[in-house]
Amino acid sequence: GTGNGLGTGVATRTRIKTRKPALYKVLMLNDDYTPMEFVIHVLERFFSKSREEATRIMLHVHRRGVGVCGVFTYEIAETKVTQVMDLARQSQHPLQCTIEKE
Ligand code: TYC
Repeated sequence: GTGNGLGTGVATRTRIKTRKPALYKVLMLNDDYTPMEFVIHVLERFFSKSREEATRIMLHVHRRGVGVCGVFTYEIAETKVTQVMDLARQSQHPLQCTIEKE
């Protein structure tokens, strides 16, 4: 607690309240032009996926239109999106990536 009931003691706090950070999904969107191999490469390089898992996620996005690459705190999620979009732009692929709060 923060008092001794008489209001004369030194304020103490033995249990500081904490809060778990909000989490954000990084979503990959399908398009008609980005090569499947490029999407697999992105998932391996920026999301540390195995070739098998990267292929599974890429095919899910290809078939369903959208898929989850990973779940992160805001700053990390934003950094992943920037990295993916920068490489896609450099490579002249229209690949789109976005963030959604969990
Ligand atoms: N649809 C693309 C193709 O047929 C492949 C693709 C998959 C593109 C996932 C984007 O996020 C994506 N070449």
